Amino acid sequence: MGPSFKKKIILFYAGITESGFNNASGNEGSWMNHGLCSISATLKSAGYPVSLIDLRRLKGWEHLESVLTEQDFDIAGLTMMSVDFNPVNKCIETIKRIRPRVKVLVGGAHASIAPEELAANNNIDHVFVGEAEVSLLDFLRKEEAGEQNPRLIYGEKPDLDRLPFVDRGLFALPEEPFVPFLLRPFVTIIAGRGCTYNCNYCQPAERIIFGKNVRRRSVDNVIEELKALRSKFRFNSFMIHDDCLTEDRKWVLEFCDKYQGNGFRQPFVCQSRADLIVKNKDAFRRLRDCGLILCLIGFESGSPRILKFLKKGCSLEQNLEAAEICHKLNVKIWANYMLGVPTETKEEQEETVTMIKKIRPYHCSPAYYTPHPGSDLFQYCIENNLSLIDSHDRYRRSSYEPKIRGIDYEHLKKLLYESISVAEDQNLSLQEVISSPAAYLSNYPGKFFAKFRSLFRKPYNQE
Ligand code: B12
Repeated sequence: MGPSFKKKIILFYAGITESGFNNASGNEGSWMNHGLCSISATLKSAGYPVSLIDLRRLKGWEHLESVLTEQDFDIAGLTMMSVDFNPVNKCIETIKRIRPRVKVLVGGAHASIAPEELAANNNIDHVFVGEAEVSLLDFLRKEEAGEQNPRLIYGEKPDLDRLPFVDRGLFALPEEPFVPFLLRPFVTIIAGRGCTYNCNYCQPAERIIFGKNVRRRSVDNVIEELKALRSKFRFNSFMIHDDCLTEDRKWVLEFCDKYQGNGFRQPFVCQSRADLIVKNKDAFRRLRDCGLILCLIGFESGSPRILKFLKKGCSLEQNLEAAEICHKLNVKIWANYMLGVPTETKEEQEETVTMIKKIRPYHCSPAYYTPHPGSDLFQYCIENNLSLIDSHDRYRRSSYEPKIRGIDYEHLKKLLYESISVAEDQNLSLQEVISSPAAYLSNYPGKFFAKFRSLFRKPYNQE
């Protein structure tokens, strides 16, 4: 069957709970969605015509209606994290109203974690659980042959090295760096899928989406993609999104050799864990030598009991030692941590502030603990009637409203402000201008205008 008989597919990005419409700034407004870009690459390499409607680039729901009126297509594919539930559903309702014959497919984290919740919506024709590169092609073949597809479709794990590189043309605008010392052009990549750790504020979500083990692309495959990105975008910095890139020491060392061996000098950002930084100091140093400039670390708590309660697998001592290692190596620290964990006492909350003061991060990224669907701790909160979250829109760790019954949020607010006041980026802008004027000039105006614009932007549900 020639490409002309292939179904016409439009992918939709409707993750606008935070960014709202009409926003191309920061990570929420500008970063591409790798899941959709991977699906797009797979579909295009099988000859399907694919395009994207990114709600962040539209003016509002009426604008979506007029865009849909102009388009002719057979299949709509939407991705959904738990927090995206409402805008994605509103997008689906709009699609079905204007294009009733279009088949609506939904995938992503929330679709994998809560498929029944989505299947209850009659506007959704098929729910994809897990990775979908393989299952989506099977689905389309069956559709074209006039065969029935089940409502819930369970994915297969693809061989990551055999997938085409993600389709970066899908999201038209460039990705924006999120700290002023990362130079544009900035890109994001993913070197592997899954997470072997068992933190109860996240798992089993990642196991449900990606399976028990981490699958990492070969170093050669990642380097090939970086070479393609170098010739296409001449990128000057990048971020590796993997949940825990540094877990496989051998992989990291091979990556460093080949990164430098292929003439790359661009600084980059990754995420890691305190225990791994301490255990694999040598590999971490090699990453620094190659360009690691900022590391996102989930320190989570300064209380040994809470760290155990969270099944984090890192000790307070490791948190502090990892921070020291970063300081010695001059790798900036982006500290993720949470306050208001169920069962946490005020003393334990204060221990977290004390830890953050000792860590002296470049940036503090605190959260009021937010129960996330798909995690064991979410289940615990439901069973113990602790969750105050009454809408999917509030599954955001970055929104500062009460999340857990019985927590004194007035007290937490004080602790939160006390903790972030030690962050370098709260105190350092002049030094930053002096040490890195080009980066500052290229990034600061963007940040400034984004902040300014956000004061006037309506949230999506008020459009
Ligand atoms: C990069 C990332 C981000 C970026 C997102 C950039 C963007 N524009 O999408 C940023 C930093 C902005 C971000 C923010 C948040 N994130 Co985030 N993020 C990730 C991360 C690390 C990688 C995502 C990714 O690309 N994965 C790789 C791709 C290939 O996998 P995938 O997206 O799941 O796609 C596959 C399948 O799901 C499926 N699929 C996906 N979409 C579709 C669509 C169709 C039609 C089909 C058929 C199939 C399909 O096929 C894909 C290919 O196999 C994941 C963790 C992880 N490892 O996945 C967390 C993760 C998705 N994020 C999470 C969370 C909680 C958040 C926040 C809510 C955090 C917060 N601030 O409170 C926000 C919400 C943002 C929003 N939508 O408003 C959770 C989601 C849990 C949940 N229950 O929904 C995750 C799983 C992390 C975790 N383990 O807790 N995030």
